[in-house]
Amino acid sequence: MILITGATSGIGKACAELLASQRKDLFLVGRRLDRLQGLQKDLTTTHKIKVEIAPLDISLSSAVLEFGKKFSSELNQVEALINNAGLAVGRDTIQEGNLKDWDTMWDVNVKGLLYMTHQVLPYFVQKKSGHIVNLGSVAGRWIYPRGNIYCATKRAVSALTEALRQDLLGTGVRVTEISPGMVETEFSLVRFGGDQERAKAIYEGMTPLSAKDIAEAVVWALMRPKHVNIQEMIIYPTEQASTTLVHRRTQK
Ligand code: NDP
Ligand code: 8X3
Repeated sequence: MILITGATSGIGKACAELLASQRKDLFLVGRRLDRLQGLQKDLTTTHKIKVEIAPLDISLSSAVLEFGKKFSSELNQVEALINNAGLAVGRDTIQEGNLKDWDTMWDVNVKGLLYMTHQVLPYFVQKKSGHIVNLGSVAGRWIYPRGNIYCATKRAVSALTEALRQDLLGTGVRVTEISPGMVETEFSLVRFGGDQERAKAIYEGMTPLSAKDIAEAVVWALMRPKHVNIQEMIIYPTEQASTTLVHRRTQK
């Protein structure tokens, strides 16, 4: 069984769909229960697999602890955790930044990822196998103007991925970071508070990555033999050369 956070949208949902098509049982979490239920229905009907769901805000340590207790027998069956849930809120300078937005990004992208990891690791270590896949970002490697806090959280994801590999050395547990560039999902819509025009403009005149492109990389890393650990994959759209250089066909 594979546990995916943020399975209600974008990359997490695409991972769920791809893994389901390969007949993998799934455990899907996210905050939007209606979407989890819809996905559970679709995937079980189409692929005849087992799909557990749990509405969960991963940023709340007490909720994650409760989740861990309630689903201990399911967590014992988890062979991989895809730490995908994450978000950017706003695109302001630090001097203009909003403290609540900063807290949200740290709480979900870093603390939530740690809380979830902490729930599955005892089972992984005991079984001497398991795989943690963290969704980092090129934003964690190459900081861009007004990316500040989001970039810092993704750099923290990168540091924690490395820390996990060191602490887990010898346990048989694998740890991978997938670092995409621009992927068209609900990411920009969330970042700009639901402003459709502003979100659409991010991908104007260029072909971004799709959620499925990233899901394919995640699943490829998961399916390597047990002695192979893919440490990091950096994936850009062909029309993006860096976090600040994008070729737009509409530009003269
Ligand atoms: P989406 O906005 O489409 O999906 C984000 C997912 O995270 C949703 O399923 C959402 O579910 C979940 N989520 C957000 N907050 C919480 C929370 N507190 N508790 C549980 N789940 C939560 O974006 P993407 O698919 O693009 O993003 C997935 C990951 O990929 C993120 O970590 C993002 O930083 C990373 N990434 C994205 C890139 C892009 O360009 N799109 C590029 C590089 C990395 P719900 O709202 O139901 O809780
Ligand atoms: C998301 C990609 O470039 O918007 O991590 O930060 S970017």
